[in-house]
Formats: sequence, C-alpha cells, structure tokens
Amino acid sequence: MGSTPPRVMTIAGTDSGGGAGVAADLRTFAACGVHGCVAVTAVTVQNSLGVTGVHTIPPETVAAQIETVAVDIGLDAVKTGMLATTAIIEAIAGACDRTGIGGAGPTPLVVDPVAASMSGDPLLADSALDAYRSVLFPRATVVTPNLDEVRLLVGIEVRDRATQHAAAKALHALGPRFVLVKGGHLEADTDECVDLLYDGAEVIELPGPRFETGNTHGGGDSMAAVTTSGLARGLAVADAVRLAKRYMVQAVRHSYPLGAGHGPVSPLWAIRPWWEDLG
Ligand code: PXL
Repeated sequence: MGSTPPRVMTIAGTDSGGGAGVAADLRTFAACGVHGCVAVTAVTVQNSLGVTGVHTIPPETVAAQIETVAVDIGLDAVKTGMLATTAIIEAIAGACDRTGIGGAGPTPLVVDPVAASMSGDPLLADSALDAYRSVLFPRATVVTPNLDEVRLLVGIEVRDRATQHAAAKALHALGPRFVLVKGGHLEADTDECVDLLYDGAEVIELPGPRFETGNTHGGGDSMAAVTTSGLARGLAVADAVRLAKRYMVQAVRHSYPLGAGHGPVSPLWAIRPWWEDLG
C-alpha cells in the first residue's frame, strides 16, 4: 500500500478538448505527485478552435462538492480556475469559509482569475469581476492574473516593468497575501518572460525563457496547479511559484499541436513512459 500524497482540489470548468480547465489541472497534479480532487463549476463545449457552449453548475452544487471533500478526504491546498458567475463565486467563498480554505484558514487558496479562453471566448460574466475583487481576492493566498486579466480587474494596461509593478500593487490592495503578475503577454520583453511576485512589501522578479509557440492552451491553469501542489507540500509561496516556472519551461517546450487551433502545454515530459517497458 502506498502512502497518501498531498491532497489538492481544483474548482474549475471542464474543457471537452482536454486542453485546459479541469483536465489540465488534474494531469498537472498527477505530474506533481499529488492527489487531485475536483469541484466542477461549468461544462464547456470546446475544441482546439474555441468555446461554443457553456453550461454552469448550480452554485449550491459547487459549494457541496468542496465541502463534501474537505470534511472527509481533507485538502492541503486549493486552486480556482473558471468560475463563470457571481453566484458561483459567492457560493465558493461560503464553502471555503466553512472549511478553512483561504482567508485566515489553514488551507492555502490559489486564485487564477480566468476571464476568457485563449481564443478570446468569455468564461466569466462581466458582472462577476466585482465578485473576484471583493469576495475572492481578500481570501486568496496568491492570485495569478495574466495581463488581460490585470486590465479587466484593475484597469492598468501593462506595457513595461514599471506598469507591471504598479499593477501588482493595485491588485495587492484588493486583499490577497501575494500577487503574481505573469508577464507572458508582455511584448516589451523579447526572449525573456518576467513574472512579478509581490507580498505588499517586496517585489520579486522571476525571469524565465519565452517560447514561440501557439500551443499554450491550459498554460495558466497548469502554472497555478503546480503552485497549488507546491503549497500543498508546505513550500513558501515564492518557492511554489519558482517550482511552477521550472515546470512550465518543460511543459511549454513539450507542448504539441492538436486539431486546427491551439494545442496544449504538456505534462508528459514528467511522466516515465512505462508502457514502452511492456514486452
Ligand atoms: O485556460 C483558461 C481556461 C480555464 N478553464 C477552462 C477553459 C480555459 C481556456 O480555454 O476552457 C474550462
């Protein structure tokens, strides 16, 4: 019998194409050696070209998934992805408060404020941005917006390192313990991609390589999932983010084409091909 690995949960939407959302999170969790649980928020009808349908789950069912797992299996860290509506965000906040997730509770909460798919399809009601700002951010251990999400949340157009710093400070003022402003979409950086981590006192610059590939579907989800796995192992936030950046270098390098649109980043570099040993 094996020993129980760290237990994590993703609160997120499904992607029928297997590129992003719950699918990306669960395979990333497996690649990180943790046990992944799921609270589904929405089912998306999706392939590599885009999203053609969204069916949201009743908010009370989202909350029940979180609570039923927390009271039995237990959770060492939790992440959020696509949350779709204000009502779902409010239900999640209630479930988190009742089970010690985020806020003053013992279980770290990573909030990836997913607003749209790579193909630009909306995954969040416009009116729900306010719920992110006022309900979820104050409970978050770390928030991980990309530059499009930064613009939607605090109205700052990040063009260079100075505006990236300003954005980190504006987001921190909303109440999360840490802010990670990902620089992946920053055109001012050429062969480098610098993410900023800010805890209200110190800004840490985290540089990494930039890759020219259209196959980065699920990249943000995977990065937040590795960070969540690191926190579940007891790493400090800065170390969990560094771990995530190391993972992403490989995951982007090994991304693969799928369908006629955007392919996904891959966890397969981290998985030993045991099937090749079968005679
Ligand atoms: O990568 C963000 C994301 C999260 N969750 C779901 C998605 C996407 C992007 O397409 O479809 C369900």
